[in-house]
Amino acid sequence: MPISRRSILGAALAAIPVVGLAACSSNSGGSGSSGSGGSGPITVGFSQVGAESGWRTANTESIKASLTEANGFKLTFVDAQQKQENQIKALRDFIAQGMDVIAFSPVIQTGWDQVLQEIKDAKIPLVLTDRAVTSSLSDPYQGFIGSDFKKEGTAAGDWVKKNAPDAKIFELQGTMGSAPQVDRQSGFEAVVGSQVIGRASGNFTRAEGKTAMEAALQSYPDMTLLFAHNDDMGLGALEAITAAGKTPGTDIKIVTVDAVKDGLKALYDKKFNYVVECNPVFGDQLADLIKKVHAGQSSTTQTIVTETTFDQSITQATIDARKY
Ligand code: GYE
Repeated sequence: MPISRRSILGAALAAIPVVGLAACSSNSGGSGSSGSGGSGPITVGFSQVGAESGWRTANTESIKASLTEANGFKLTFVDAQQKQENQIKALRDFIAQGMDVIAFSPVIQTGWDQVLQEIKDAKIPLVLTDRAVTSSLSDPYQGFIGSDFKKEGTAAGDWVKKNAPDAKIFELQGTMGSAPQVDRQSGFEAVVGSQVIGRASGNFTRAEGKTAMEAALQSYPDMTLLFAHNDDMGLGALEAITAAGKTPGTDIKIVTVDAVKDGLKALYDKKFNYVVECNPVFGDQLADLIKKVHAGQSSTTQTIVTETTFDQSITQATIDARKY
């Protein structure tokens, strides 16, 4: 059985009050062909998941703002439109172009071993961002930056347990097989799993969240609480709930993850009840990690972000301070 690196790290860090980490195994790669050892910019190929959510847009902006020429990088950024085959193609292009470092946020956890082996064979250091992979390779990548999604799911479950102990829960899942879907679901399930009456995926988008919720309102008319794996799906669902003549926030309570500005506004308006933060702004930490792996250094576990939670006591000032 392949081993989930995220699960191992998640377990190891469970007792530490931070959720971000950058983990690194021994650097097997060294530098790629172009630019290594010279004083030119570090060439980086980055394959992003897509542009499916407010979180993703903020993440892309953060990465592009940090991996600039002024900071010593030459970035080639490719959007995979939430398709694994597009990512695999982009990764192969990066190998062919002889990038110094490759980075990507894998849309789903499985199915990467072949292309990861090709990156290893090319001796190009690899950094994963945001989402982890399940791999049977030894040292499949040299660095990782991302959040503890299981902890986010647990935080959502803890709020429900305390504030809506009798809730009949419907769960809107993110992209099936993605690390945040798998881990948020399992963290939540461990706390209030017996109360979940139905699940469907909204693929992390507002439009698919709305469609899935329209169907769920028909199939599960007795639901009293929605757990959505991100704000965007929660916002789409909110439209479906209102259209069905129910009041979001009271008839159907809503708990989400991300804490983008639109989600926090819905919380302030008492349409959402609880939001668990997932921080997309890690471009600067990624720049540091890329420099390290490019230099052949192995990186140890480090904190990258502190995440929090929000309830309806949120203030306008907090929303105004949110940049994304
Ligand atoms: O929560 C969601 C996005 O992988 C953490 O992906 C990310 C998730 C985020 O589509 O909004």
